[in-house]
Amino acid sequence: VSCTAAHGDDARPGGDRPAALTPYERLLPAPASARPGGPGYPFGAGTVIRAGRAGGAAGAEVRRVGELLAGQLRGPSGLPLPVVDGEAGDGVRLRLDGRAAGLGPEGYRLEASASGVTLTARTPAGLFHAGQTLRQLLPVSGPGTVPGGTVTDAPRFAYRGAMLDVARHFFGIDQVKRYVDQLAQYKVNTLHLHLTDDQGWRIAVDGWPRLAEYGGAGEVGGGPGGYWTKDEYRELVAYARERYVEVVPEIDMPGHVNAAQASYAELNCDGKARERYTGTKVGFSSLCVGKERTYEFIDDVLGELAELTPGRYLHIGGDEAHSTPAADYAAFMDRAQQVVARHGKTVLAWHQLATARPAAGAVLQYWGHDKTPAAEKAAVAAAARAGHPVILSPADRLYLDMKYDTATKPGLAWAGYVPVRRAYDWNPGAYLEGVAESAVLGVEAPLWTETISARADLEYMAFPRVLGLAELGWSPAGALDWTAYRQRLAAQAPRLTAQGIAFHRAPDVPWG
Ligand code: TNX
Repeated sequence: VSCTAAHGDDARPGGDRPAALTPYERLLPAPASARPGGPGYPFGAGTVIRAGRAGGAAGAEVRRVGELLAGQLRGPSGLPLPVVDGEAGDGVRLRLDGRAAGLGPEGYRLEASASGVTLTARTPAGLFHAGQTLRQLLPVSGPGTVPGGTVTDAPRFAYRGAMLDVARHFFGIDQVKRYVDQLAQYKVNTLHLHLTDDQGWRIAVDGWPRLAEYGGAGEVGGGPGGYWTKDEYRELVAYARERYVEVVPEIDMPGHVNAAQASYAELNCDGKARERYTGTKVGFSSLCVGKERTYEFIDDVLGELAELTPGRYLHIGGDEAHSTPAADYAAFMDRAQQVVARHGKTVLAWHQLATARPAAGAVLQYWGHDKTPAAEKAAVAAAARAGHPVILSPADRLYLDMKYDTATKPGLAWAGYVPVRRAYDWNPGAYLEGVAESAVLGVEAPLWTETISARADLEYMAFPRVLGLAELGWSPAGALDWTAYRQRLAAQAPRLTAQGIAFHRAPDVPWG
């Protein structure tokens, strides 16, 4: 594959201005290959979306992808864009092609010519991603012409995630759905939900109702908190799924459990309920490793969550268990991993699991940084060599709660400041010594919310850095280039603005 989109832009006179980029050069994440050429297709009053000719369930899903795309294009273009069956005729054509094997499970081809735009993929997910590319080839507002050309595209990494901590501060599902839409348009395909922590328990559990009702009624700073009913959670998961975003729910254990220990006295070794906690310290709580009731508890909780979650993973945390002795930690994590397996899911955990006994197939999420001790990194590398896939979330690169610089009001700085360039300018395939690219499942940008409660702050911290995450996860290594990226990022500004996202106008980006 060649990449005409991402190379050589810096040599062009005036190349620092986003307006100098052509639509194919502006695509973000940069596609594996983009070749402009030939006449384009003008969107007009007569433009229709043709949902292909696949029958049965696949056909229905393609139709749904077509409807979703039409919905996304109608607002900006002001056109009616009806969705019709079949693929013969002018317009936007969605075509499922099982033989397009080279495109993989998420790849696609987009071909624009005078008669229309054809989107081809092996899967509906690929068609969805193709549609997101098409959105970027049209003007931010008003009808326009999709320039002639071909994009052939597929992701570098299978896992491209964002995490939201709804435990430190509570967010309603409407806010999270909005984040899903914002992420999915840049081909992020995983939403990790940090559902529980010392300050709050955010998901209803039938067998243990006080977790949400009592343990959810609070948050950092003393606000009211809240929790999601099972129906709300199901609705959110379905919403994400329709956009090909897989939800990974996290129940953090054996530490970060004060909200549970405040809700049920029996979860404490001393049998006494804890006070609810509204501060921001970490590492002070632990489940009672020696008590059988603890394992009934995690079996009930993870069982109900597994049943609610169509995705492959259950995240069991495992970080900062500073109040759990090492031997207890390892014993606890052994059992917790067995519970996940028994409920038919794959274990995902923070990389501290590497210091215990990760079960076969367990995935580790690395959240270290430049100053993480070499021995800790080596344990992760050893686990990777033993076959454990690794998700990279370096705190000093991808933590969206780190301040951009000294002037940033929300956020923390324990891992240092993370300007836009630092978040983007590194190679996940060669980041951790001893972890080969083949062991890297992907990348994820966590957003911890000790200091974040308002939607505006959430979006200010995530944008524009999360677009860098999207490109690191999707684009081929050869397309990663800060000089070209900062221009493409600047070109996204009008789209973000049109979507009401109050992004940080970082000084290292030529916003124009
Ligand atoms: C570390 S990252 C944590 C969280 C905090 C975060 C703040 C991780 C697995 N644990 O408990 O919220 O830092 O940046």
